[in-house]
Amino acid sequence: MASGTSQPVLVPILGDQLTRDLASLRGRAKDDTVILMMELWDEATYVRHHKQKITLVLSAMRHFAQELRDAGWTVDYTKLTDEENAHSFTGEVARAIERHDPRLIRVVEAGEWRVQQAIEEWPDKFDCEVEILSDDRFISSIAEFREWADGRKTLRMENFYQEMRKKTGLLMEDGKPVGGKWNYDKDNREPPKDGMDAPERPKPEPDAITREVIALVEEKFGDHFGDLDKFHWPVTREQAEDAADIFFAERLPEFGTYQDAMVHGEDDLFHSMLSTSINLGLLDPMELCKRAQLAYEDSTAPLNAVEGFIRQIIGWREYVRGFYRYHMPELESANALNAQRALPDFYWTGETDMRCMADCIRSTKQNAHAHHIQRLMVLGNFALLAGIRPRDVQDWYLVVYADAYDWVELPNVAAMVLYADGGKLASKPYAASANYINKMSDYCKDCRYSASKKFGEGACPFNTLYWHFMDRHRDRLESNHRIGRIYSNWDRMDEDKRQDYLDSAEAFLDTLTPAKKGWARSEG
Ligand code: FAD
Ligand code: DLZ
Repeated sequence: MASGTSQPVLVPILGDQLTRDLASLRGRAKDDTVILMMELWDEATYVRHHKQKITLVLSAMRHFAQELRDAGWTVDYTKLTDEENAHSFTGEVARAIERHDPRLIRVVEAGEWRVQQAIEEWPDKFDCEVEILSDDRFISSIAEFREWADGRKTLRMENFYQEMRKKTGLLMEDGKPVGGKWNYDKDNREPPKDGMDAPERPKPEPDAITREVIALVEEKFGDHFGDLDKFHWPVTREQAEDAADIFFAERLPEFGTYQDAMVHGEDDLFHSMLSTSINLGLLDPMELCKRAQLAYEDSTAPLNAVEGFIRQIIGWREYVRGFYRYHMPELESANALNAQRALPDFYWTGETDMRCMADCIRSTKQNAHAHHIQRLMVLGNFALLAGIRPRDVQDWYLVVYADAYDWVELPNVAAMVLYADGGKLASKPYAASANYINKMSDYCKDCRYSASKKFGEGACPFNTLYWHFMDRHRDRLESNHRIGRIYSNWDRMDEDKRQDYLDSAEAFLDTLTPAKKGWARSEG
């Protein structure tokens, strides 16, 4: 109990709100506040998260509770293993109300829709006053996004991004974009050079708190997907800042140029690897963008890298969060392309002869991470072309990545990868044949399949599935001006050739073994 008052303010802090600058703490008197942090079975098990993700969140929560206590705050912390654990946020807050008799609950809105729905019931459920604050770690509030989106025919990231540049002033000069262009995406598509590798990022070794959590996770969630022996994610602000320092010093300059490149066995390349820390609250997105801008002003990084990095954060990250809240709950069940095939088993085992898929799944299993273009143009592209059920794909992505939360995973998967929203986010499906993967990676050169072979034995499945996808969605896609001309190429092929493509694709799809139930969600 906080000293100095009989009825304190109760401040619940969720597992991805780990910053002392959180809106609910700002301006609060320490002796009038009880902070509540809750390790919860429901959060650890609503999907069967990668073991590294559970370790990351619980370890970061425990470190943050320690940081708060060291700074003089009163923290009421329930552990997963406490005998009495109410399992859910609402249940645990109810128990905390009995312990502390607060006059007010002050909470920052949740990122995930399902948790936010639960929080919005608190004012009716509990006797004390409840204040739900906007999460101002995001640059655009939910209300601002709604205002921007309402009445627009299309919600394109590019338009939103320009608004964010104007709002933040990042890379702006006299109201105009620095360098004269808003977007340097065209300079961010270099294929990898032969033998390219990138400087190592810092890999903090687990301390006593993390080791205790690792043991807990092995004991309670040992059968979840993923390896735990290489756990190196930052779990404190200090570690996250070290990771950011090294990124800005060593990898940002090449980040833009090789943003879309893929190299077998090179898991990080020039990516920042900061998403887990940003999403948890260990790093502030706006501060990172300001540091990137400084790197451009100091001439330590070129404009295509700095603009590219800033676009990912104030553009894509902010946009998908707004898009998610704008389109929930429909987004969760959207299936505009009526994809009905079960997720293939190899997404969990990694056992496939497609070298690109196998490498991306290996990295996912080992690191709870794959970089953007691997998620989009390899793992996602395959799911799109093969017509995998959105629900299966969404669950897979939510389980396997250490940075995955519904608010960021779902729009990326349902809308960007699977076109399940029917084109609200993307102007066309991100569908590509082996040609793209061959150009942007070294995956194809030692693959059992041939990227240049179009169909028949040994042809890369991405080639045959590509045309299978285009053919089966012709009615919907032909009128799309960004994709329609592809059908003239298809129509120019003679009928036998078209049939060969389709037969090869069918034959490949017949070989896929559906994933066993229970990988992503517990049965029963
Ligand atoms: P960098 O390449 O260094 O990019 C810098 C930062 O930009 C990232 O840390 C991230 O905060 C932000 N960012 C970049 N792209 C996106 C994007 N499309 N949406 C939101 N933020 C973005 N990101 C998540 O944080 N959680 C997810 O669950 C997630 N799921 C994804 C699923 C799919 C199918 C796809 C295509 C992308 C997904 N992303 C997700 C976005 C992106 O892949 C990751 O943010 C990125 O790979 C994280 O690695 P990094 O920190 O090295 O990123
Ligand atoms: C992901 C996660 C996990 C595994 N465990 C917890 C937990 O025990 N307690 C907690 O507060 N948060 C956890 N989280 C993160 C939550 O899922 C996250 O805070 C919500 O998704 C926010 O919407």
